[in-house]
Amino acid sequence: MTDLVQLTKTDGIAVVTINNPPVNALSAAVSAGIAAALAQIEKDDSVKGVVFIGAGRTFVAGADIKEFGGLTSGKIICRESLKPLLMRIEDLGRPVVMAIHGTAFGGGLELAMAGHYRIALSRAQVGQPEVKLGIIPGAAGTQRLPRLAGVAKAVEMCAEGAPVKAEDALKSGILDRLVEDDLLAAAIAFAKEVAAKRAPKTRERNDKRGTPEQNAAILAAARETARKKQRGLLAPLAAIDAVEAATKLPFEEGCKKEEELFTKCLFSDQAKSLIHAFFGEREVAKIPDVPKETPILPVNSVGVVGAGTMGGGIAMVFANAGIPVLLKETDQAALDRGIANIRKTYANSLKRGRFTQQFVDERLKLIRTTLDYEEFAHVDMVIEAVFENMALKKEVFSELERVCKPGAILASNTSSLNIDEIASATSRPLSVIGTHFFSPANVMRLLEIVRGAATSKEVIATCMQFSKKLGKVGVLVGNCMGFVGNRMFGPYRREAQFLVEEGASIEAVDNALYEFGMAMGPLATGDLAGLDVGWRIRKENPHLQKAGLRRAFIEDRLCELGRFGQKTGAGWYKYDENRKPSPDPQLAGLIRQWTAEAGIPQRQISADEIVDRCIYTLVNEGARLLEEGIALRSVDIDIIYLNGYGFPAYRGGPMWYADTVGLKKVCERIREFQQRLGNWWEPAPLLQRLSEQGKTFAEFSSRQGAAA
Ligand code: 3H9
Repeated sequence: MTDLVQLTKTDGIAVVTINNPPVNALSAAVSAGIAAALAQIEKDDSVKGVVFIGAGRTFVAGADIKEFGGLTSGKIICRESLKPLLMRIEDLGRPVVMAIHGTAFGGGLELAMAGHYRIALSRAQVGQPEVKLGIIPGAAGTQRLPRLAGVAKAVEMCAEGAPVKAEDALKSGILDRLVEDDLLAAAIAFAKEVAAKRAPKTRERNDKRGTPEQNAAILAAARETARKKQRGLLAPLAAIDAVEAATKLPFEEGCKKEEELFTKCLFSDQAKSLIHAFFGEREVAKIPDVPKETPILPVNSVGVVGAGTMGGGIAMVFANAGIPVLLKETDQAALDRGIANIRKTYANSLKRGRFTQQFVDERLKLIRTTLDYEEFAHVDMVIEAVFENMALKKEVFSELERVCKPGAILASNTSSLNIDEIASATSRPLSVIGTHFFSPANVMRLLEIVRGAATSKEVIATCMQFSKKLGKVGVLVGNCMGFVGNRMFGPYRREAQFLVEEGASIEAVDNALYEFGMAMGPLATGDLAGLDVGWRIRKENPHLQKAGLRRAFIEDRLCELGRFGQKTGAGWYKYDENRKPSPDPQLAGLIRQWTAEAGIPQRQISADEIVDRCIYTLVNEGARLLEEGIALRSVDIDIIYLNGYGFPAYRGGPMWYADTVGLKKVCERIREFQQRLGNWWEPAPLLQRLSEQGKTFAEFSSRQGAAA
């Protein structure tokens, strides 16, 4: 027996406790511990039943994902397969009750299904989330789940990877019993109750495997959904193939098919990228100079200045997390408009079944309104979400300075402006921070947290911590124009414009990046966000334009024509009343006229060039941000792009993608662009250095981390 797995016995019931904090991952050592416990139980005739339970906060949350890297890199030559171990549990000859609390995910649910009965706390969840890591269940999950829950439920769970609440799992037959408390006692009682019964083996059940006709329809629909909703991902289709095998083949043969598909997925670049994203999301929460023990400030009430799209969205984010919000505007009409928009958004969520009426009513009650700054005197935090204008923001902050209590966090939702200059309007820069939410704030997961020169560690730690509570991924960035996300997005979108200026059609540019996997093309994204925002910033800050470098001009012309994007019914595309885009042939003609006047030679541009120019310009700017320390690590940039800019998760983010292409190759291509197109393509010094040294951004970041 190891420390990771303990075996005890009460009243003829053996209790196997898995104790591998923090989430009881099923590592090779845990498997060995289970095997040792089984060996003892197998030779002990006094054991009449067995209970498996997890110590700490959860049952088993899956196989140990950290071991996958060792497997694919060849560092771990062989890992004992879990399947025979699970067969041993199923064949134990005594009923095995799996006692589930927290999450039984992936290998955890596979372990649970090898037991003969499953009892769970009503707050527990089960799931096969492997597809989110680019793999499929690999310990017979695709074979046992359809036998236990039916083909439709199994396909849904294995291909989509969403967690299933205990109550739903009970209805679909995955769980046998729910309890509110005292799980271990209930599981032991359950084991005694069934001790004399013949233990039902999941792998021998056939009653839910469906008919060929039913299954064909279920599988075809699932494949269609996967192609649409998980565009470009290989694992969901592989998971469906594996479940299909369960409907057609005997258990052992189905397992072989699953193994073949699992291995193919595990060794794919997609899995490596998605696993990078999984650990990256957790890594960004760790700030080298802000230790875990840093005191957290209470945030029990929040004020929001500005009830526009962003302010209203932010108010909903806090209300959804149960935190009361005070929403301020300058006049009643603006406040009424803001509240009407919030109500409309909640009504839509209600219609789509995302929230219940009770939830919406409770959230709306949490949002109060005011026209008066004085009411902010008692809130713990204020988020300013007014128009992107420095003078206006400073005005707001001087009011906050006047009314807010000492220690209140003063945050700005600015998407690009200097946070230190904003802080200079107060005498408490320690309390000032940027919290850059992405639009729509109640939907987008990214929260860029901008550290000013004086921002206190307590304020940073508090914002990082509540980002998780708000259901966001908080990424800490340094202060510069546009921070990380928008500073990279500027050159990316500018390059897309240059491509159009040089002869590519608007649709060709957007399609090439959509096919690469971006959620939307760069020009369509501009239309969605509003072209006027950048136009106004460019007009207000002509000094930011570097002398002698080429300047994109089409978006300025579009704005001069009043084509601000979706909100005005036209931008790069035309939009109908439902905001459905269509190409505008008139605009295509205008663009050719403008480029002829500007003397820009026109040519055919391949999809490869479009992708390389747009993506490598992201990478090049990312390298600068990394070297300047604005981004802490390359993975921080990746997480920002995956969660805020629609970068395909299966490519791991722009910096990871560049590492996988090879920095030497990326740098050579950038040099080629520099020679052919101009000096805005000068490779970033860090990129040049790493490419010469044969290193990656990830290696550079881990060296930096070690030095810190
Ligand atoms: C699988 O099972 C394949 C099988 O079919 C069998 C194949 C043969 N492994 O998320 P948190 C770490 S694939 C290793 O912050 P929460 C995590 O990195 C797996 N480590 O906590 C973090 O470390 P750190 C299928 C893991 O309470 C710490 O635990 N299962 C694993 O917000 C805390 O994590 C999944 O995909 C793991 N499996 O959420 C489930 N899981 O503190 C993945 C977590 O150093 N896990 N860690 O940063 C989750 O979804 C969430 O972690 C969970 C807890 C909901 C469980």
